[in-house]
Amino acid sequence: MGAFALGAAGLSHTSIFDQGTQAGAKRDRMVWWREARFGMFVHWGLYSVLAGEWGGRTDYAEWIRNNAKIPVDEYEKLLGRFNPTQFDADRLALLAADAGAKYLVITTKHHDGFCLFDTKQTDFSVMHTPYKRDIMRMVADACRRHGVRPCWYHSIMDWHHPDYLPRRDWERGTRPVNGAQFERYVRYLHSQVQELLTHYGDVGVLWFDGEWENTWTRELGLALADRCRALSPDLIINSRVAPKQSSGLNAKLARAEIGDFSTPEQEIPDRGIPGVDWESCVTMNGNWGYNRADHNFKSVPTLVNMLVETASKGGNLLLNVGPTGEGLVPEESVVRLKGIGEWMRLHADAIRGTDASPFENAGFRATRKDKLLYCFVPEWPASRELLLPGIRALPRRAWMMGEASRHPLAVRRVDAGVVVSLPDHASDPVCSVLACEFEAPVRAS
Ligand code: FHN
Repeated sequence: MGAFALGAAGLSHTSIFDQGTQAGAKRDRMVWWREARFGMFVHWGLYSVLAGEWGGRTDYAEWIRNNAKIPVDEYEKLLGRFNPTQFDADRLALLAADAGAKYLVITTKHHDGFCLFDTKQTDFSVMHTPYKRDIMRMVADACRRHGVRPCWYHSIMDWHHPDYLPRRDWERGTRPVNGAQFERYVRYLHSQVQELLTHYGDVGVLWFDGEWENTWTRELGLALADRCRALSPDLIINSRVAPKQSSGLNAKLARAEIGDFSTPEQEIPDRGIPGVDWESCVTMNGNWGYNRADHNFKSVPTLVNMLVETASKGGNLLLNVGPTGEGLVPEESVVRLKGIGEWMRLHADAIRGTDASPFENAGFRATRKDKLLYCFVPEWPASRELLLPGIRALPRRAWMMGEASRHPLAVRRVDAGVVVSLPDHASDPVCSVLACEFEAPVRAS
């Protein structure tokens, strides 16, 4: 497969990513995203009908067509089984909103090529199932009703479209490439992105994925990003719109040279990713798509502390749910989202719109917002004290978040910094948060 000539595909690429325009415009469009710090990921599609099961195995999920080597015509039969009559877009948006998530990223098309929206580009869509309803329309409207930004996940890689290359290794014999034109697939991809950005009102983020195969080039990524920017100037685009963008780090950790934020997956980088916006996407159990057998869910304290860790390092957390074939979010996920929401209702100020911790090695996580410093204390110290290392000025006030009285805590200066005397008992069973207000923005030396 030679290098793809944009001109040949009727796509001209004149990047609008010049430094001056980019820097100013990016700062403006990232404001709500940096403020949010927390989003909900939704992996849902035909694969959900199979619940991770095929041929006697139960350890599949959204990659089931590839990993179980299901022939495309066999997989297409799932169209007749997709009828999620229990799906309730308002309930999904409310799950996100009540958990404290400010944006929701849902799969419009995953690698299997099935489209959950009313696309005119293919019949391999929800409109050709018994359900026949435009899920993106329902989700966009519900998100806006509940104060959550609708955002789209869209896979560049497509195991269904005849023009997408490369084929899966195991199906080269049954799905020959003759006649396939990758340029025609790129036009298909652009056409669907245009539908997704013009038919559903303002979309917060286009979260591309499946960018790693050798047919998708940096040039194609730039052209796609430019097309998105032209269609929706305030749209935020992730770094996976283009293939590996930087030497050394893998694509997900790459500095977001193209696109607006980097996308570490199932990990929170040790020291964050200094100098760029980034978002860690993580599953609650071991799978993105629904797997009936996977009950290995992280606890609420673990999930809350992942949210705290990303914010303390200056990043966002995108926490995933995988609805069932019937359109229901698994109860284990619902319970955990409610638990996160209970914590966020008392402590959201310590997460929303904050910057990374001012401390190198304080022994606890922290965030800051102008003159406020938030220190996270998941384990209550026997000393009933917390040293704020390197802090020189005494805080004007110190209190435990979640306490209506905001009982002022004693503070004193020591050589190593400032010591805050804590109450006898933790203020929160999941993660207590100490708030300190200073006379000036927080710096630690
Ligand atoms: O292959 C996909 C995977 O199925 C899932 O969608 C994750 C979510 O970030 N992205 C890809 C793996 O990096």
